[in-house]
Amino acid sequence: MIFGRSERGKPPVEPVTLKILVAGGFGVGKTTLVGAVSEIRPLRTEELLTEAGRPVDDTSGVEGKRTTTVAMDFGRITLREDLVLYLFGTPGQERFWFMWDELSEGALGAVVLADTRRLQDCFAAVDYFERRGIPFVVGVNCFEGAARYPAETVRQALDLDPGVPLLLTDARDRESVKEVLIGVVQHAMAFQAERREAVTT
Ligand SMILES: Nc1nc2c(ncn2[C@@H]2O[C@H](COP(=O)(O)OP(=O)(O)OP(=O)(O)O)[C@@H](O)[C@H]2O)c(=O)[nH]1
Ligand SMILES: [Mg+2]
Repeated sequence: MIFGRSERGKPPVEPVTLKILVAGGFGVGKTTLVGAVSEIRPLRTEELLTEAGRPVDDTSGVEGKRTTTVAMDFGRITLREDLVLYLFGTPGQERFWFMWDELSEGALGAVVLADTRRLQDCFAAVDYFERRGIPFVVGVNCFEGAARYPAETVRQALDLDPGVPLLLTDARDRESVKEVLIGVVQHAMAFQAERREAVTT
């Protein structure tokens, strides 16, 4: 017997799909984060780090890193039956930043990943989203061996607006990353509702 939609009583739900960017400096764990939560095999555009790139590709803290993203990462996660996120990981190295404008087209919001050992590397991403009015949350990727700072200290160092959520995470851990993604969706929704209100009043 075929169980069609009439037998089940409920028509299938057409999910809302949202585009979220995962940005931040070189080697903060963007590709790792997309890979940790994606329910499809993530699309990656990794190239080997080379000897020639050594002077510009600073791998301090991530010495095991052998490859780097040259275009983007792409993954998908179903947060709820009716809510699907498409994740676009950006390349971290400055020489590939021309990709960001294209990738941010139509994005609801962004996660800026930060590594407390190289916090300055994510300043540019924070500026980028602030300047374009794209709502973002900061995810502090807690690498082992990196000093743990209270959220408030990191906030001050990044000079974040009080409204920008800051969450501690582990880019390798699915549940932890999911929390960050839920955080960005909630923040972006609230941000847009506020903006609509400002326009209508
Ligand atoms: N210990 C630890 N290692 C991590 C974590 N996240 C990522 N890594 C490692 O750090 C390195 C960098 O991770 P990637 O995911 O390639 O970083 P990325 O931000 O995509 O790097 P680019 O695309 O080159 O800018 C890899 O060797 C990961 O295995 C983490 O939370 N803890
Ligand atoms: Mg990457």
